[in-house]
Amino acid sequence: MKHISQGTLFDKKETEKLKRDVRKMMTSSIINSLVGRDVRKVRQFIFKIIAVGDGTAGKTSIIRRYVHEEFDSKYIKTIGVSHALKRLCLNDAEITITIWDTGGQELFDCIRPQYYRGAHGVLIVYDVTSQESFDHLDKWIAELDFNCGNVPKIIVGNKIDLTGERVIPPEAGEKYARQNFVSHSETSAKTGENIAEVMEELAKLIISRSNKFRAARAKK
Ligand code: G3D
Ligand code: MG
Repeated sequence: MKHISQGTLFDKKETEKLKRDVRKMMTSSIINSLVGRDVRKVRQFIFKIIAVGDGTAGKTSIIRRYVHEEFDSKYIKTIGVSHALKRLCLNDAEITITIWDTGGQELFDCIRPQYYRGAHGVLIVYDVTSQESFDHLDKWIAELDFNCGNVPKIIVGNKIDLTGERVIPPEAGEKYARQNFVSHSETSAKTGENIAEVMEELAKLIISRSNKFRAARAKK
């Protein structure tokens, strides 16, 4: 258990565990990638992805659905950040995604900046049945720009399985995202609809950003 007064979201033990997990996963992923493949063409990436948005928009559920392929409506909220790892293969790239969950700490303005630190990609989640969560997107984007600069991001309208309760139509989400030059998708953590697709799209955005960055650096 981490204490907010310590001023850090990631205690030493958790950071060490993450490093061990990533090393283990990278080792097995390297071995797997060598089988029948030209190793010179395999590129390895490690991304940190975070999810922001109003409490109860479904951030934890999206992460759990993606990583564990499960949805638990009785999930007990914990105080503290937890991380999860997932491996993804995209063309010539092997990606280890570390996904960080706030464990409900999105409520505490003062500690969120530490959660943002080092993020390569962000899911900005709202709930399609909640006008308020949609109205707060401005605030989340502003905070994100301040803490992470122009990081790859996707606006995600979650809970589309609740068709009768929907108050934000897909077109409104699309329009808002277009106006803010951000991609937009809709998901259901409950049914799993579109979850893997959104994560893959975000990974592609991050890789494309990193390719552009490398090309620009090579030109200098
Ligand atoms: P948060 O991490 O953004 O705070 P949670 O949100 O993932 O904790 O989800 C908040 C509540 O919404 C949970 O309900 C969860 O089961 C529900 N939820 C999340 N995603 C979906 C979805 O796609 N569809 C539906 N129908 N419900 C969803 P409880 O009742 O446990 O608080
Ligand atoms: Mg949560």
